[in-house]
Amino acid sequence: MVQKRDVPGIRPYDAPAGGWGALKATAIAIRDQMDVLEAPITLLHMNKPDGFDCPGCAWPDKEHTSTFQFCENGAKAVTWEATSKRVTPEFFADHTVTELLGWSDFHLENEGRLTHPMVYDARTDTFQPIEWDQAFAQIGQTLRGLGDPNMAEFYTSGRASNEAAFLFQIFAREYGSNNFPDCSNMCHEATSVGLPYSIGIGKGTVSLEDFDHCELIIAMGHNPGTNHPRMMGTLHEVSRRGAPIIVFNPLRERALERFTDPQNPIEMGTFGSTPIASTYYQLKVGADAAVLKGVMKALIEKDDAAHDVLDHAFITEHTNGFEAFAADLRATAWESIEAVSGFTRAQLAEVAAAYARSNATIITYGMGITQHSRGTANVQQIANLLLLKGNFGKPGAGICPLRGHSNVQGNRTVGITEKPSIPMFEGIERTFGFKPPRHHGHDSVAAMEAIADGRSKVLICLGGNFAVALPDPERCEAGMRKLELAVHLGTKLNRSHLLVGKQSIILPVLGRTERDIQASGPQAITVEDSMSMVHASRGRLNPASEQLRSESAIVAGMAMATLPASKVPWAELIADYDRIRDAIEGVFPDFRDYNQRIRHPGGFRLPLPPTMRKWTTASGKAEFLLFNGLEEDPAVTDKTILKLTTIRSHDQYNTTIYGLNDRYRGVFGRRDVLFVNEADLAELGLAHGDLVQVETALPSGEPRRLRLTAIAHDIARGSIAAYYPEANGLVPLDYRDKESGTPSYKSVPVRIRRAA
Ligand SMILES: Nc1nc2c(c(=O)[nH]1)N[C@H]1C(S)=C(S)[C@@H](COP(=O)(O)OP(=O)(O)OC[C@H]3O[C@@H](n4cnc5c(=O)[nH]c(N)nc54)[C@H](O)[C@@H]3O)O[C@H]1N2
Ligand SMILES: Nc1nc2c(c(=O)[nH]1)N[C@H]1C(S)=C(S)[C@@H](COP(=O)(O)OP(=O)(O)OC[C@H]3O[C@@H](n4cnc5c(=O)[nH]c(N)nc54)[C@H](O)[C@@H]3O)O[C@H]1N2
Ligand SMILES: [Mo]
Repeated sequence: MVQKRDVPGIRPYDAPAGGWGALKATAIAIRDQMDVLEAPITLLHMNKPDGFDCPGCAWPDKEHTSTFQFCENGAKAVTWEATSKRVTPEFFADHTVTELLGWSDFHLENEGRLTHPMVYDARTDTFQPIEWDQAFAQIGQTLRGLGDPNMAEFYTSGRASNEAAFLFQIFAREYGSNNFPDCSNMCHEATSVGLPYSIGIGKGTVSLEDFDHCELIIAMGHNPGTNHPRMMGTLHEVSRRGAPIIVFNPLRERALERFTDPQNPIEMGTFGSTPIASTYYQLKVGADAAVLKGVMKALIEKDDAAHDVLDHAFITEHTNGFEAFAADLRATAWESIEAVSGFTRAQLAEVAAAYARSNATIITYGMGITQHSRGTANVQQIANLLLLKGNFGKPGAGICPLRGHSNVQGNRTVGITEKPSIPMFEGIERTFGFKPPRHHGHDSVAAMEAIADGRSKVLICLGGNFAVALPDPERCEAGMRKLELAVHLGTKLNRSHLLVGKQSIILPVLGRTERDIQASGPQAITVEDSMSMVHASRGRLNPASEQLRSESAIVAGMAMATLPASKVPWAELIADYDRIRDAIEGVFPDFRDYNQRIRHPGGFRLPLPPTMRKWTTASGKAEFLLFNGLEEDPAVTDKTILKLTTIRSHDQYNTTIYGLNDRYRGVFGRRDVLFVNEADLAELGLAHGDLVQVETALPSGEPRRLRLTAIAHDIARGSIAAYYPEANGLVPLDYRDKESGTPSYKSVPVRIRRAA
């Protein structure tokens, strides 16, 4: 191999994922953020029956009753929220908004927790303290003065509780809007939109227990060592009992190669580790559909010969569309599949053979599948593969989308959607006595387009960092500047808060870890994990400031100030959250006996019809759905074009940057890098460490460029990767999956050249 030059901050990481490195990183997170005496007690109450739900990821816990489950990135999420640092009115008095906009995302959030409601003062270019009632009055007045309720947007980021999210949608709908952009629109919308056509519901079908019985896992497009760290315990167990785990990922992610379980004293004591992937396929970015079609074609061919590969009884009894689907695969040439997927027929047949051997298969997937211009169709190909062998409604089998935010799935279940259903309308009318608007509203991209075009004038954000999470920061910033009113409910200061319009208000909220006391006493909130388990979460820490209010109370405050004749008993609901849950149950019958059932440790599971082989599709059967062709973007044929994917580092939570390291990928103290295959570098006449210009190569639109340092990395040829959100300027706002509206953050055609 050619001797690589030294590039600052880039050095190979040879150790397994997890292990002592993870323990050390946890200790540092605690030291940097928290009062060291409070930290151990806080972390001990994480994911315990009487404790709080980890705000990190949505992976479930065994019955939510397990002993202390160690997880580095969960600890980072908790210590980041439970930090002893504060952003006070004095801080805002000392720094103009213009100055703060020059700070990095890391520095903004690292200042600590917001302590006081603040309002923007244009004269001094600073945020000034405001009393809660005044803030609510100002919001109410602006909303009432808006000519048309459809000119207001109500954004939800998936950390909000079921209670807060439910009240938020009731508030907006009584006000008259169905505009519900939410983080799910940038995340698993392809799952929410695609799976109902396939299997009747837009959620995963497996439970944790299924992982004890599966005979094969196929893991596509997710990075659990960083983003779903508690899943590593599960994968570790599956691997140790000898079930194969086949991985499809363009990057060699260390945690998918080998992992040391910090809970395992022997592995820790002996510096041992367990291999995770049995086979690791480094596919090209965007080649998932071609791979899946190749594997399914191999299965059909095998079955055509022997008739003993597929589950014909299941296909006949439970599915529709098999013949057309099989015909499409038979008609697709192997040469095309090989060319687009990058794998040989023999390689894909090997995966098919492993799948054919397994009596119970789980397919897990993440953003590597959904954030593509054909993300919805990608998800449906995964469902097709599972249907071929009846991998629904039997132990150890099913589909497992790895959800994002810890309660993004719950937010959806309690009605955060811009395309509301008739039963929900009826439920709202039955429960509250008002008729919600029936037309469809805006999702995330549509909301920002409306804001940027001046059609929408008010944006209320229940958490999140909307303008930074979306593609095209320039367009988002210009849009935010045009707003009549922006309201942000948040725990920490971020860039979206600083993109001030005419009026901007920041409202500080209680976090998950903090005690929430209302008129009837201490309150619990509820959340739903990736596997449809709903359970209670109770914070224990003293609030970061006496001024903080719960998200639910703030939503109620805004609603009362906006809708003086509201039919909703806001004050009563806030006095006792059991009443909010009764109302949720009133609107959504699946939550029957909600308050009783969350009082059991571990909570309860929402109904999942496919687990009983019941299909709530239009036809009453599961559907085989076609993916036309093989490529996600057949228009891109130029061979000099590379596919850029945007990914999370190990030290970040979405737009929240905890630190500048990405340990497992060997990047330390910087984020301005572009991961490139060594052979591609050579072919482009570039060297490891060269400064390059990345330019979006889509036929239309204005030029989009970004300078990064190219580094040689173990990534599939033709594919390159950069960090989110730094690379969001390379993604046009309208480059998205047509069916789900999800931005194609994971497949941007680009060209790169040495920067001048
Ligand atoms: N610590 C931490 N936890 C998190 C988050 C966080 O930022 N930090 N974010 C939360 C949220 S909101 C979400 S949605 C999840 C995200 O969890 P993931 O889905 O794991 O997130 P990403 O980092 O976006 O990366 C996805 C993986 O897909 C791979 N990939 C990229 N392009 C392709 C492709 O075309 N095909 C395939 N097969 N793979 C591809 C990348 O190499 C990467 O390994 O995690 C949640 N949990
Ligand atoms: N290029 C690219 N862009 C992406 C992605 C990608 O993979 N690539 N991923 C997309 C995905 S999957 C997602 S989910 C979105 C994320 O989009 P968002 O959910 O909007 O972003 P976050 O960074 O999670 O939001 C962080 C902010 O949330 C606030 N916050 C934290 N905890 C709480 C809380 O308990 N309550 C309240 N009210 N506020 C809180 C804090 O103020 C913090 O600054 O980004 C999307 N954007
Ligand atoms: Mo997400």
